[in-house]
Amino acid sequence: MRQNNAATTTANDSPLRHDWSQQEVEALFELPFMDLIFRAQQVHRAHFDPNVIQASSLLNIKTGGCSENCGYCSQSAHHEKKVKLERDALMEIDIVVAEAKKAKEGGATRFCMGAAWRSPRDEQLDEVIEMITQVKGLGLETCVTLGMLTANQVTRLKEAGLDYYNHNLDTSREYYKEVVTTRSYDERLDTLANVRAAGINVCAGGILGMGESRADRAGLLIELANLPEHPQSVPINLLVKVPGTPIGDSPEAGGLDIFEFIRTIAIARLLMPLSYVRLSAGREEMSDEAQALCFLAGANSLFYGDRLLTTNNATVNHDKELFDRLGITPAA
Ligand code: SAM
Ligand code: DTB
Ligand code: SF4
Repeated sequence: MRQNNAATTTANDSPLRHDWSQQEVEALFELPFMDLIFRAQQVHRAHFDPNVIQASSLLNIKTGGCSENCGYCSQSAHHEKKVKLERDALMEIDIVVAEAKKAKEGGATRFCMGAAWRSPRDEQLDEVIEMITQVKGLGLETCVTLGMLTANQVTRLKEAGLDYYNHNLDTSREYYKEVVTTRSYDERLDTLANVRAAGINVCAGGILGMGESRADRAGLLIELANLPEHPQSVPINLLVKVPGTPIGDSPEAGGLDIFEFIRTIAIARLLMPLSYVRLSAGREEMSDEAQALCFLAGANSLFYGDRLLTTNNATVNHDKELFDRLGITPAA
C-alpha cells in the first residue's frame, strides 16, 4: 500500500511541483505570517480533513553506541563520554511486540522502531524483519529507521511488508557539514532512492533550531520537495538540546523563534500538498497554542507516547486533553 505516489496532481488539478527554487521558497518565508498560514490552511483543507491527526508511536529498539557523529544526537558513540545514556543491545522481540500492543491500545496507528546504527548488518536485519512481521500482525502500520541500507536490504524490508522507512536529510546540503561529518548528504539521498525504488513509503524530514539560517531551512524543504516523489511523510523536528552533544551544548543552537518554526511547517505544507507533515520532536517544551498553530499551518501527524527515542515527549494525557480542547480526532 503506497499512500500518494500515484498522484501527480493536487486537488485542483495543478501538477505536484519538483522544481522549487531557493528564491521562490525564501519569498514564501517573507510573507506576512497571517497570509502564509491562511494559504497553507487552504491547501491543507483541499487535501485533508483539518480536524484529523495521524499518530505514530516510537520505540528505540537499540540504544546508543552509533558510529556516526550527528552533532545533535544522544546516541552517537562520539559523544558518549559526555552524554548521560546507557548503551543497550537490540531489544527482545517479545518486548517490542508488547510495546506495540500498548501503543495500539493507546490510539496509535503506526509503530516506528528506531535503531542507533550507521547501517544494519544482515543478521541484525533478520531480527528487525521478525519485529516488523509481528507488529504488522497486530494491525499496525510499521516504520523503521535503521540508518543507511543497501538495495538488497531494502528489498528484504519490502518483502517483509514494511510500510514506511524513516531517513532524515536533517538540514540543507550547505549546513550538513556543521551537523555530521561521518557520512555525506549524497549517501543519505542514495538510501532514500533505494527505499523509493522498492515502493516503500518514504518518511524524510529534518531538524530546525540547530543554528541554521532561514536559507538552510528553505534549502531543506527544497531538497525534500524536489525529490522525484514527495516523501509520503515529512517529520519536522525542533531540536531537543541534549546536554553533552556538540549541538545541544552550542550557544548558537536552540531558541528558534517559534513563529519561524510554524512558518517552516506552513511552507512544507505548500510545497508538499499531499504529504503528511509531522510535528515531531520538541513538543514537550512547546505551548499548546504553538502546537495549535502548527496544526493550522498544515501539520497533520505527530509522535504519540510519553517517550521519543531517548528523550521525553509531550505526555499522552496532555495530548488527549489538547485534542479534546481543539476538537481534533486521531486518525483511525
Ligand atoms: N540512526 C538512524 C538515522 O539516523 O537515520 C535512526 C535514528 S535517528 C535518532 C532519527 C532522527 O531523529 C534523526 O535523523 C534526527 O532527525 C532526529 N533526532 C535525533 N536526535 C534529535 C534531537 N536531539 N532533536 C531533534 N531531532 C532529533
Ligand atoms: C524523526 O524525525 N524524529 C523521531 C523519529 N524520526 C525517529 C526521533 C526524534 C528523536 C528525538 C531525540 C531523542 O529522543 O533521542
Ligand atoms: Fe546514529 Fe542516527 Fe544518532 Fe546519527 S542520528 S548518531 S545515525 S542514531
